[in-house]
Amino acid sequence: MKISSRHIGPLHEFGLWIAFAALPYVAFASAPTFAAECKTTALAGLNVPSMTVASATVVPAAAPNPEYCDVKGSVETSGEGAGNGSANFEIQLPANWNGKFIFNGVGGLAGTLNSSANPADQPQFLARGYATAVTDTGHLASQPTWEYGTPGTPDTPKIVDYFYRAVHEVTLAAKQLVKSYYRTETIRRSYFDGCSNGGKMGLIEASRYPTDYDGIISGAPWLDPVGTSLWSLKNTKALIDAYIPQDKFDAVGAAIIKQCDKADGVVDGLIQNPAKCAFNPDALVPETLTQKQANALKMIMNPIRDEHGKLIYPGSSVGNLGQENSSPRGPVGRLDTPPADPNGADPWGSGTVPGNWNLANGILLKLGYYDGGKDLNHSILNGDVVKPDVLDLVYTRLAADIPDDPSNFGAYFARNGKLLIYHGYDDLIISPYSSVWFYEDLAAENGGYEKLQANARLFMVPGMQHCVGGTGPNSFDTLTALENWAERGVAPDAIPATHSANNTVDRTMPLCKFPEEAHYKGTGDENSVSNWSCPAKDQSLLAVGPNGIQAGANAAAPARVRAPAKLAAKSGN
Ligand SMILES: [Ca+2]
Repeated sequence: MKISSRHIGPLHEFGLWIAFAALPYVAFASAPTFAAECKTTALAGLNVPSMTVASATVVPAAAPNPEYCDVKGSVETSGEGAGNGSANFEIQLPANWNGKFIFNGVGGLAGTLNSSANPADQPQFLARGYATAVTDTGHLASQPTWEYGTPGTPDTPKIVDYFYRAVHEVTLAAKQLVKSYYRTETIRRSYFDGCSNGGKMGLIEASRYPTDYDGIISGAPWLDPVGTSLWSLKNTKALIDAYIPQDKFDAVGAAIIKQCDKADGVVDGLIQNPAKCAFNPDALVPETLTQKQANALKMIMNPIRDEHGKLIYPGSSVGNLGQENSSPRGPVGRLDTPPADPNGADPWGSGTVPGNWNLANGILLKLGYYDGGKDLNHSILNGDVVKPDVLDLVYTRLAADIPDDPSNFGAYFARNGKLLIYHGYDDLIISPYSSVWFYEDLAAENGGYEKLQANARLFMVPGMQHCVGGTGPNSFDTLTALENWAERGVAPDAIPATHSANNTVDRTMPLCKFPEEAHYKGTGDENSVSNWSCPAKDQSLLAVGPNGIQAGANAAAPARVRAPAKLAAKSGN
């Protein structure tokens, strides 16, 4: 796993590491006597079932990290009705082992060993003495069509490994290696930390294998990859139909801030609850936008619906509309120029393809149809309505990749597993309202918000983009919050978050547990956490205005058709 850079989804971001360079070096007592030397043959000799050790390398201590043994290899995966597969892993065994284990999620469609754990957490893993692990989930991202052999014929072992099998089986093997290496029968705590696809991995672990982990940090979870892909395809198609250049997006963003910023009680450039906004793109016609461009923005706000008008996936938050094009992480990222052939099956010609077009291709075509050559531009959507035959096929084939069924977390909660979820309100890749839907349904399933908060807490982050970045306070330590919760019984009510520019913190603010909204106290520096609070039992984030209603942010369960309900209806249950 590279810990000097991170890859979340198809795009990279490097910035936040500098903030952690000053962490103090921790001196450790003399290293314990290990059962094995950090050598390939010695670790292979521990005979962990299904594991092949390819290399073992001693990495010298380098502040803040201790010396550790870096182990690479593979685990043979099997069962679950699919043929055998093989998943690569990297495991790090520090000299100062703290008795605990943490697994790194991986972003995008996986296929690498690059961690998508919260970047504020990652530098603490080895420094605090955690044994760590990561897996590529059984395929290489460099293989462009790992999902199938010939078009239409799935590579079932690789798909099952990607959906859920590899993480579980690498978890079991890695834990066994840790126990054998440190000559112990028990691991004191096991945690999972991942964002985006990595957030999804953590939730699938909790729902399918509730005894694997004691605590899970799930950032911007890819709760419904099918719905997300339909939504981002819709957004991208809206802008194919009515291209909006960057200067117009800048004007849209300014208009949104002007309309929405003050609704939370303080004009500070941040929108605490974008669902409460009442931004109407028509107000910018004709001075800034053509009517066609305004219609495209309204289409981006819309949820995905089925042919009966029921909601499949929520729409976009208005905060991000002004950034649609400027962020390289966005659904239409780098749509710098109008598409060469808007009506073609391949609108981009030889130009750069927007990131979320590629994600939609990967999910809907490669994992849905097992055929990346299908016409994504015309075969999936009519506006914001998904074609019924498509809906049926992709949800059936991807059901095992969708962890958003709130009824599947009971066993994890019953053994007192903790779930810490965060999601940026300016997420351009996964709708923030999808996490709101999920958490509301979890609360309904588990006795309401107060009761649910014993095991699961959601922290919505104003102005934060996908997993990192954005204008809001987007750097926060969820590892310490989870440790305090799982090990000391101190649940996180408010997590302090920072925003930095040019490597300098310029703003701090608490993130409140949903549905509480952070409130400015009315006096003092609004950029200081000390002048904000998370009022107990506040439910301000449940409030919606016209934009939240338009996006379906507040849609009650009967108005929605979600994957579990759809599949249950299909099977006659
Ligand atoms: Ca504000």
